[in-house]
Amino acid sequence: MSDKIAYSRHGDIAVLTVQNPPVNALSHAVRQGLWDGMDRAEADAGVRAVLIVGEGRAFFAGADITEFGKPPLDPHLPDLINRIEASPLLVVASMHGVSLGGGLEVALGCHYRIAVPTARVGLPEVHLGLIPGAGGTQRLPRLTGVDAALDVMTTGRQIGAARALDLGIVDVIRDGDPAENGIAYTEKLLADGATRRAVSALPLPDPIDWDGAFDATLARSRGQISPAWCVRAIQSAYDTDFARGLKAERKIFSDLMQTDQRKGMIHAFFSERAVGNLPELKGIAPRPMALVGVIGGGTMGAGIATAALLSGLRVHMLEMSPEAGEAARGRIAGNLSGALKRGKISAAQRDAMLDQALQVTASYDTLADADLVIEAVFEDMGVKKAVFGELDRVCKPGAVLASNTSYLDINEIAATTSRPADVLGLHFFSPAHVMKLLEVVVADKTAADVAATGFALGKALGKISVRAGVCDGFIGNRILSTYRTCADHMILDGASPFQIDQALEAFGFAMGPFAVADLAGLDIGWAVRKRKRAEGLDPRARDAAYADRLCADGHFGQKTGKGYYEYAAGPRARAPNPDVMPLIEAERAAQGITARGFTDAEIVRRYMAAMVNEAARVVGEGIARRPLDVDVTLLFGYGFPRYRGGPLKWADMEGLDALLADIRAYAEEDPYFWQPAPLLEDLAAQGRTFDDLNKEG
Ligand code: 3H9
Repeated sequence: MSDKIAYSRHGDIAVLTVQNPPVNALSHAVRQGLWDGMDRAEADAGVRAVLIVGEGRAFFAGADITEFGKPPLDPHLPDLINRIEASPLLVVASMHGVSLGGGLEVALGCHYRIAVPTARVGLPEVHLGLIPGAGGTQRLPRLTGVDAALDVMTTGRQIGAARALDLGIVDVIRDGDPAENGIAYTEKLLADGATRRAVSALPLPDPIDWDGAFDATLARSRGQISPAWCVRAIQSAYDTDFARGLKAERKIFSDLMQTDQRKGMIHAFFSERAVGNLPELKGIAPRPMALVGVIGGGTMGAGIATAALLSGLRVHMLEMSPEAGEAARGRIAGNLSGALKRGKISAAQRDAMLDQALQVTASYDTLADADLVIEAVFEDMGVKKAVFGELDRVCKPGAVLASNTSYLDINEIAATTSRPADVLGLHFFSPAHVMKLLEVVVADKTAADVAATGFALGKALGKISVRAGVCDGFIGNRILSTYRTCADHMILDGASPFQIDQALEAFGFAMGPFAVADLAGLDIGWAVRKRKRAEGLDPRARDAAYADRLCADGHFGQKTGKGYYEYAAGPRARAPNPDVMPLIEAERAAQGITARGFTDAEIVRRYMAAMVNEAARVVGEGIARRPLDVDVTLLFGYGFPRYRGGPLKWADMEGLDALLADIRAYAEEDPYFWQPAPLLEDLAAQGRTFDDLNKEG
């Protein structure tokens, strides 16, 4: 028997204990061990029941994702589950931690299920571009009805034990040790004369309007196909018998396994876990961070303070005046009320955060005890330098001093202090208590334990932290400003912002770039353009000033009700602003440009080519460590469609040769903007991919 499964006897019960840390993934060795364990129990004299229980953190986290894309090895999970269900012995699952994907499918193949109150279950295969492939689509609806099963499968969300009990997924909830609970429950079942109960033998619930559900799910999934295929897999149970339903499920699962969407999503899964894995930080202890100072209580500062409070940290918020301080407190209170409404905290917790953990102050001296201070003031180098001068004066030795700047040079900011080793960038994304991404910007003199503190803070705040080097815009905003420029060039040449947004939303972006600009505030881009013009634009660079006119007239996007779009009926009901096209046409006329048409495909291709080219520079220059750091940044901070894996995974799947050929063709029109990135040229010449660089570590 495999060493992943321990076999023991408790009276007439055989216990199969899964030992495959960290999360008991159903690897080949685990599947084989369970199979052998069932054989042994059935041959073991006196055994009347089998209990399956996981050791460590989970029952099972599902199929072993690292095996995907490799030839599948016997025994396959669906066969194992059928074998468990068909056993003449009574089989019980005792569930704790998570039972996900194939893990829940194993439990559904058992005859009875007991869980601890903290157990969570789910079928998250859609997040990997797949559907449940080991009977989940055939068994779950028989327990819960079709609507609830579809909700579990198409959202992939985890549900708690109490809800699982309501839905009939588990039979009993009991607190305590999962193995002891399971043995006691199985003993009781045997004593009560309970009989085997195969979920596959239960009658099918009422059918639904399958085509309607397929279409509605597809429309909700913004181009991702696997959720809609859950509908077809369940439907197949109605067309045929259980065995053929399983076959139909398997066929859909195997077809999806071959798709780029599956490859993209699995790349995203592992990349999001790999970003924090940096050799230079191994074994480096972070500095303390119990008391966090936040300077500036605008939207960003209040969001950062909210995130820290929600994670149990104490916060001293500095504002210029008592009135500004009160306004900041009001913003934080509003954010915390939102968390209360969503059930994330209780009213008592909110009150304790506001009354005890938060202190609002107008004096720098209150920051003397802070372990870590994050500056979130106006984006101006002079203002930032003044703030860091004050911090240098008041903060205790060893305090970590962070800037939340989104573009400015952290080396220059650090140089204004007497302790540049303590300075780093912590670039949050707005709203900071909601958005998952944190860029940890490591400057030339940042100490290793200060960088480690940035990552530790990100972890405490529940963020995905990506290491970035210093440059204008770091990883994300630098790439953004390039693809935005590409979009502006397409507008000058004949596309409309509305067509561009629509084409990119159809590609899968949560929002197109002009809708994003309206959300972020057009004043931000305006300030950047003014700064760059003041620094001096290269005479070969194309410039577009039409958006400045919108800003000069006071239209900053959603916050003023008008930008590229009008928002008279609220942020969700956007309508093109009729003033925009005349401004663009005037600009084209002034630059002597004759507008031409763009297809949606051409828009996507150019936009993506600009993104990939700049991303390749960012990796080539070491601003991002690996291509996967860029992918995660774009996925979590810029609405890049997860099912495409990130821009560099997308580029690998498109083919680097073809992309480079397009960039070279675009360069014939505009050789300054479309200079191919050296790294892209090298990879294409060597027939290598960005993902090859990820594997080098
Ligand atoms: C499936 O089941 C298909 C079936 O329907 C049909 C099959 C025929 N495999 O996230 P963490 C690793 S599809 C391999 O940091 P947490 C993970 O990479 C599967 N490895 O911890 C990490 O490694 P490292 C459906 C896995 O506590 C380590 O475990 N199941 C797997 O924050 C710790 O993970 C899913 O989609 C796996 N299945 O969260 C569940 N899972 O330390 C996916 C984790 O080297 N997993 N690892 O970086 C999760 O959602 C979370 O990992 C989990 C733990 C909630 C389990």
